[in-house]
Amino acid sequence: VPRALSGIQPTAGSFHLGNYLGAVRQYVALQDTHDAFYMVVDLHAITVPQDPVELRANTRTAAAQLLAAGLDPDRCTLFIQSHVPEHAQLAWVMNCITGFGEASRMTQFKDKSAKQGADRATVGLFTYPILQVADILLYQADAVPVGEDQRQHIELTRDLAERFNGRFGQTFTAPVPYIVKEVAKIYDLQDPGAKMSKSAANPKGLVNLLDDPKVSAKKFRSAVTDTDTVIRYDEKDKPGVSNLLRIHSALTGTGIPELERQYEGKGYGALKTDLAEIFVEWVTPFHDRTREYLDDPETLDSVLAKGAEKARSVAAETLAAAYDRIGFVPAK
Ligand code: AQP
Repeated sequence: VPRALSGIQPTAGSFHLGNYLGAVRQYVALQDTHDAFYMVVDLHAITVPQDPVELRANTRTAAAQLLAAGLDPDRCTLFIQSHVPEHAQLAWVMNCITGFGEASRMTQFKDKSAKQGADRATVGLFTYPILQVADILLYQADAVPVGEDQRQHIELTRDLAERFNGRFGQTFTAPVPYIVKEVAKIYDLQDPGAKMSKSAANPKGLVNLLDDPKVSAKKFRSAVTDTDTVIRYDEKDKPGVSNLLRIHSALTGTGIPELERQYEGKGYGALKTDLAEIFVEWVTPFHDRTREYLDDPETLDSVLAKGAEKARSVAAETLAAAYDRIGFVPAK
């Protein structure tokens, strides 16, 4: 059975719709076809400042949302990254075979450090992609379900896996990104040229799954479209409408050509109002399920403990192999 691995950051109190459609939904689907490992990446989260109380709460909330979205602890391994120390250990090794220039070319670092100001960006933020490389290689993952913004990091993972294997002998599987084109990039509702992101300039463009559904419905109803009136999929000339059509299609399973037919002769208002309703109907049970997991911390913690144990057994084996190839003396 092929392996899948992915991680999501606990950097906000809620996942947003881009996280869900671009990544989490694929996590759920891959449970059926892959030996799947999913983690809440708290080590990644601290590459930018975090309040300790919030980080702890957000990490649990992230795990609860993953379960609410449909991850089944009997069919996948769900854990918290910091529970498996091998991530930090292999990351160090990978840091030591990564070129400084190579790491400097990562566009996410460039964007995020530019936003923060170069003096405030940490070395951790710079080496974030290399920690991600370690995350993936530890599990010998074949497929990594992610959104389009992560493609470059998966390419780096392949490069470093091949470099290590070439230098020290076959050790790691080189993974491929698992990116579903239709939902690879969900755009901001107010700025359809930008990816929906938790650091959105305008909060009205960002749909958080755990926000009050009424608030989210309003965001859909006031989404930016264009001055034309025709509902047609056209990424270039109608990015706002196309984004709404993609979201509609992803949530209802209706193909985009069929949606174009359904909305023929109707205005943007109809599309937005429908989408608001569809979203609320989908998200309401998601809230309830998330709340149930959060209200039962014993069950949640036991799922995460079991997940960490299973993850560690796989990760420890890979790390031992890597240490051995490098020439470290085995600890007795
Ligand atoms: N807009 C998006 N469309 C599709 N996929 C997306 N992802 C994120 N945004 C979109 C995917 O979600 C997964 C988890 O991402 P993450 O843990 O890196 O989350 P994040 O970085 O906190 O999400 P943001 O909002 O993108 O954060 P900032 O604002 O910090 O950049 C990944 O698979 C990602 O591709």
